[in-house]
Amino acid sequence: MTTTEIQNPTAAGSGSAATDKFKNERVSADTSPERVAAIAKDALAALNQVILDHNVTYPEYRVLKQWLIDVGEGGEWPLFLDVFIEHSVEEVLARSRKGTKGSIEGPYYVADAPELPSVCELPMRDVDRKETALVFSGQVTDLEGNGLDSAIVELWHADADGYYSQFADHLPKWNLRGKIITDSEGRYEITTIQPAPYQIPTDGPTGAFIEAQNGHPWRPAHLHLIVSAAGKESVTTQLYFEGGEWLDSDVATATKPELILSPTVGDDGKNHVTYNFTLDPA
Ligand code: MBD
Ligand code: FE
Repeated sequence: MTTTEIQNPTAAGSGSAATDKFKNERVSADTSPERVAAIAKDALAALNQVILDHNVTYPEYRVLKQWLIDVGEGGEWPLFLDVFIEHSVEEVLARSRKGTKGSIEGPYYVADAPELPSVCELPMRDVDRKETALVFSGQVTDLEGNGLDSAIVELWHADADGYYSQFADHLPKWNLRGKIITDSEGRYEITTIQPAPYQIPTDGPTGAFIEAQNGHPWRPAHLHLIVSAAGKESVTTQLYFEGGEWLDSDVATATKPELILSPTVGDDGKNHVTYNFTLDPA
């Protein structure tokens, strides 16, 4: 399926759309054969040990084989890997950082969103505007607290129904996505809407994997961000909401206590919250 075909927030829509997007990126890693051998050896040893420890049977082995085929054919590898594996890769990256805590990117980032000024509203439909508004303001600084001129806050999130633009056919291309350029002191004030909890598509192989162990497919409501500035390490992160459902049982294991917002209702009836980002030197 290509990104011009019909997509919807089912597994067949959003899952395979994420695969199409990923396939358009060129990826490479500077990994020596020795390092590949060491990682591959440990990965296979770990999996083989699980089979021995749990007395895995031939029927179970065949079901695994079928399921792996289904994940690929259903285009759900980006979804599955980002939900169940990416958090450990992020944990490794976090070891070398002092600034704002990171979190996983997930499968629904799209580069080159429209640039917006430091005080702005994310692109949204009239129906989105009926949701509770969220005024998100703050400052991007270095580790010493100096504001960073023209820092970039890329923000994307799901709408109130849990759909991401470009992964659900009914939404305008850049709905609830923007690349905000801060002022000379690194400040921004972005108006958007409160996102809702997000349900992993239940109708595909990732949903089957969760269902087969009586798990739940939910992520707490979240904002996705990539914050960057000249000469600084960019940080990919997510922000959550105090008291929100699924905060303590995120299926993607991607929450951190430092990443929880506590908005307050203003006289204007909108939710207001300030969150500042600090970036490590590049
Ligand atoms: C999401 O919205 C998300 O953030 C992740 C990590 C996985 C699936 C959907
Ligand atoms: Fe998300």
